[in-house]
Amino acid sequence: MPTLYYARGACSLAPHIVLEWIGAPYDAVRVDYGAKELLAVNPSGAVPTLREDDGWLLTQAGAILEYLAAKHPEAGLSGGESLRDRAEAHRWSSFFTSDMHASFWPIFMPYRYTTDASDAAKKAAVEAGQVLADKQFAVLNRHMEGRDWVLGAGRGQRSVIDAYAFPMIRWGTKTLPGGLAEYPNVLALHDRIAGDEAVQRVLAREAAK
Ligand SMILES: N[C@@H](CCC(=O)N[C@@H](CS)C(=O)NCC(=O)O)C(=O)O
Repeated sequence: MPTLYYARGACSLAPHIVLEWIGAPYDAVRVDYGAKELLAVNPSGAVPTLREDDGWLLTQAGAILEYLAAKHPEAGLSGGESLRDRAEAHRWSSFFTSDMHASFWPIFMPYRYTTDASDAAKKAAVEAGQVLADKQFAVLNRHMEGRDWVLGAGRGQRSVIDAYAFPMIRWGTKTLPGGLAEYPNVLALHDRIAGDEAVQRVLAREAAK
């Protein structure tokens, strides 16, 4: 049975949701950043990390999501198997890893983005991150016009990439000065995912003491 190491509300929420969607047995272990338990499985000290029973460890959210979708084809979460389906899945996985997620780092950890310890410098780093995150939500909002899900033809089909979008949309509503009011298609995606019972179960587990 796989074990997911996660932190409350972090990007690890994505594979946590996917494991619940798949419905096969798994363990979810909450960890604190910097904790020995986390460093033992991921020397970067980051979540998510997935551990299989034989001790094999997989890090990087995008890789974990792709692995879970391929391991459980019966769950239908890959976004499709054609050459272009796979290319689109990689495209959006890279978008969330490299463009969207990265824009939040200065918002959450501004001290990593300046050697100036003043509050003003940290505020400037946060604001730069907010501008970048806004740009990414505008890209996502345009893509979601006339679609229900990030991947797939027509109105699309639910996939691991929707789960990947979810924690970042939640961060956007909480940390951007205008929230996501300017991005109605993104908010609709949020509500579509949040309305799912499996997602509610995961949110309740992550919020529990
Ligand atoms: N590239 C990694 C980044 C993972 C990452 O930065 N996760 C955050 C939580 S959303 C984290 O663990 N931060 C702790 C830290 O950077 O010290 C991935 O996509 O999995």
